[in-house]
Amino acid sequence: MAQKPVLFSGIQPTGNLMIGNYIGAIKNWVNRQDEYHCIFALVDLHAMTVRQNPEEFRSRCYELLALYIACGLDPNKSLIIAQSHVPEHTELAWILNCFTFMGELNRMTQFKDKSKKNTDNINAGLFDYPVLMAADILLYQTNLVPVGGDQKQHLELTRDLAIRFNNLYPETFTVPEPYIPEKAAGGRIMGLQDPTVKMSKTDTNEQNYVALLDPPDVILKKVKRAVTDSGSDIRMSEDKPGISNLLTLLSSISDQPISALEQQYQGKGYGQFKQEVAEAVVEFLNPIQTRYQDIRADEAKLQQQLHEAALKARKIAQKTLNQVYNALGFIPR
Ligand code: AQP
Repeated sequence: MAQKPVLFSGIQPTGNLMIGNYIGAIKNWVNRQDEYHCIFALVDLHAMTVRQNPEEFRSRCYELLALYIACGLDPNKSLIIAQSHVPEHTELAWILNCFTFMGELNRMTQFKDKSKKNTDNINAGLFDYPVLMAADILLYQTNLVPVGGDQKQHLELTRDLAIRFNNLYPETFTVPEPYIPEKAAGGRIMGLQDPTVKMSKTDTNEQNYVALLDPPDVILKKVKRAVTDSGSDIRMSEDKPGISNLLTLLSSISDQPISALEQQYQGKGYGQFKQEVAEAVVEFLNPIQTRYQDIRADEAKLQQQLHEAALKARKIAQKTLNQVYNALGFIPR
């Protein structure tokens, strides 16, 4: 029987998981669970690049895990793991570090952006983040990585590292393909208050994003206050970043093409449009929020699921790591 291709992706347990993370990433994970052998990680080690309050951090990890499942990731079909439960991630990261050039990491725009945001803690982990991400992906001989547009550069580095290693030690790694939706299809959802920057779950201005767990009244307020553009037409256009962003959002959650929405809202005002987008978001998130409450209430079950998934993931990870160590000439363990 032909083996299914492998899909890997992950999210950091930082901030409040928001609608951009769902549309740019999770949505494209959920619908591939039958077609692919999927591994979804809670990339908790990545979160250490910024100081975390331990109690809040643990709670956020459970929250993200429960949200993964509430959004439709199925622990019976896919491996849902905590990155820290599979130590092979950091082992492979060390080896890949020794194949990565400083100049490559210096070019990473996320490092530059995050360094500006964390001027008092520009640590080596922040710099090295893309190498750990490459290890996450290559460890499972991943074929497909569905992520948002902000991860494109990291994915390119991952591919370069796999190719570089394979050139020296043939056929060690599968070279992964990214799956990044076009911007108009949700690959880059923009901030509600500033539609020129990406929506981000750690934004200090909570008005800029809709969290998956925001209560309905908060969602209604946030979307109704979203910054719009001059003029009054509701159409996709470079000079209308606010309206274009809301159209993208509505199209992604309702699965209606943008052109149909433009037609539907012809001659209607921004006020009515924003009200209807807000209501659609509330309606869309309602079942996710209901499922979430039940799932989050049972921490013991969540922990057990993580434990079982880690055992299975480690088997795959160890196989790759052994191959790498063997190629490099280490004494077998
Ligand atoms: N605005 C976005 N539009 C579409 N996709 C997005 N993603 C992130 N923002 C958007 C995708 O979501 C996945 C998780 O990304 P992350 O863990 O890096 O989260 P983040 O929201 O990008 O987080 P921040 O605010 O930069 O803070 P940190 O990094 O501290 O959590 C990825 O697939 C990403 O592409």
